[in-house]
Amino acid sequence: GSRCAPHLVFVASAGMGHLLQCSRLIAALANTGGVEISVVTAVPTVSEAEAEHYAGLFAAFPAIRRIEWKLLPLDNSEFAGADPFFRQWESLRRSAHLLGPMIAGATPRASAVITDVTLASQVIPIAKEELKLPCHVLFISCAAMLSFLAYFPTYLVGTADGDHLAGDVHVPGIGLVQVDYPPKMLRNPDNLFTKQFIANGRCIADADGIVVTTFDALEPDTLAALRGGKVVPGFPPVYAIGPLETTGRSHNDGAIAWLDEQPPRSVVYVAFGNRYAAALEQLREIGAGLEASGCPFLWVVKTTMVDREDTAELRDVLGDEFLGRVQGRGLVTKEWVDQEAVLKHPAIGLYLTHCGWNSMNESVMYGVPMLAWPSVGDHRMIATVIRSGGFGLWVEHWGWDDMVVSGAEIAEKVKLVMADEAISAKAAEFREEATKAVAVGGSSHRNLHEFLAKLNT
Ligand code: BUP
Repeated sequence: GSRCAPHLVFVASAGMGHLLQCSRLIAALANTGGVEISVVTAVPTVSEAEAEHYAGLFAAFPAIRRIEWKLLPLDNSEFAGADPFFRQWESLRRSAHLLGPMIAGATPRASAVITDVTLASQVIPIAKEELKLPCHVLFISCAAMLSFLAYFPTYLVGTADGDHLAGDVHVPGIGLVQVDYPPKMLRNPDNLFTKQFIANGRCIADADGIVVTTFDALEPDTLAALRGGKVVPGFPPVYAIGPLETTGRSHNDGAIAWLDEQPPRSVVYVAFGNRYAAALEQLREIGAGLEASGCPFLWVVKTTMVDREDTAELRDVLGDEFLGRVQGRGLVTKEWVDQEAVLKHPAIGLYLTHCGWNSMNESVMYGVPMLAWPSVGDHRMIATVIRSGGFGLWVEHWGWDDMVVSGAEIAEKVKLVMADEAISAKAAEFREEATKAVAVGGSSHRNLHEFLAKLNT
C-alpha cells in the first residue's frame, strides 16, 4: 500500500560549522525527494552569518518548515566570559524540554528526530522516551573525534578525578591519542564544553544512527573500528556521507573576480573559520609572512569571535603601509567570502587553514593542499587526518595562544608546501576519492541511501 513520506525533524545547534553541515545534510535529503523536513532553529542566533544562513536555507527550500525555538534566557552572571557559542549551546540544552511539545505538535506527524551532537544528551531521551521516535545524531567533526567522544566517558572511569582529560588516551581499536590532540578545554572539568562533551559522549551510543560528514576512504580504519564495536561495544550504525556540497551561497563576488585575474594554482587562501580571531601581533606576522612568500594571497581577517562585534578597521589592524605594499598582490578582506567557491577556483594553490572540519572537507573536495595551523577545539584531531592523508603539512609546534609564529617561518612553510609535489599529488588523489564517494554508487552515496532506508522503516 502507499505510505506517507517520513517527516524528519532536525534540531540545529549554533555556530556556522554546525549550521552548514546540518543544512548540507538537509539539502542532500531534500534533493533525494520522498522526505518531509522541518528544522527547529533557535532564535536569536549568535552571529549575523548564522541568521543569514538560515534565511538562505529556507528561501532555497520553501517546502522545508521552520519551527522557531524561543530560548530561555541564561542568567547573565552565569558563565559570564564563557565562549558565546558554548553559552548558546548551554541555553539550547537548558531549553530542550520545550522541544517535546514542539515536535509532538508537528504536522505531518514527525517520524524521526535528527539532532546536532552538541544537544545529543538532551534530545535523545526526549525523542526516544517522551516522543517514542527514533533519534539520529549528526556528528560535525571527523570520525577520529567521534571515536574519542564515544570512548571518553569510559576513559574517565579509570582516571583519578573522573571528570577531565588527564593524559594520553588509548582508544580501543584506534590507538593512542596524545593529550594535546583533543580539545584543550577537556583538561578543565569546570569548563562548560567539558560538561557538555561528557554528557553527549555518555548518550551517543543510545542513538539509532550517527551521520558523519567524513567519507570511507578518508578515515577507513577509524570507521571500521567504530562500526566493528571496537571503540564502544554495540555502537549504533555510523553513516559516513561526506563531503556534502553547499546549499548555495553567494558572497563577496569581488574576491572571485579578483581570483579570475590570478595565474592557476598561485594564490594562498588564508582563513581561520567563522569563530577564531587571532591576536593582533599574530595577524601582523601572518601579513609579513604572506608578503615575504612572494605569492598572491586572499586573506579573510577576523578580529573578534562574533562577527557582529568586529568593528575594527583593516588599516588599524594591519597598517596602511602594509596594505599599500601588497595592494594588487594580496586581497585582504573582513567580509565573509564564499569559501567553497574560493577553494574551487583554479587560481588557488594552497589553503592556510585553522583545520575546521568543514573547511578541511571543502579543501579536500577541491584538491587544495593545506598548511595546517590548528587553533582550538577539535582542530588538532582534524590536523591528524590531514597528516595521515598526506595532502597537507602540519607544523605541529605552531600554536596560537602561547606563542607568535614569525612571518619568516610562515613564508618558509608556505613556499615549501606550494613546491611540494607529493602533497599536491595526494591532494589530487583525495579529490578523486571524494568525488567518487559522493557519486552514484560511491561509498557516501550508498551510506546516505542506507540512512534513508532506515528512516523509511
Ligand atoms: Br571565515 C569564512 N566564508 O569567509 P569550519 C568561513 N566560511 O564560507 P568553524 C565561509 O565557514 P569550528 C568565510 O567555508 C566553512 O564551511 C567555510 O566552518 C565557511 O570551522 C565554515 O571550518 C567554517 O568547520 O570553527 O565553524 O569556523 O571548527 O570551531 O566549528
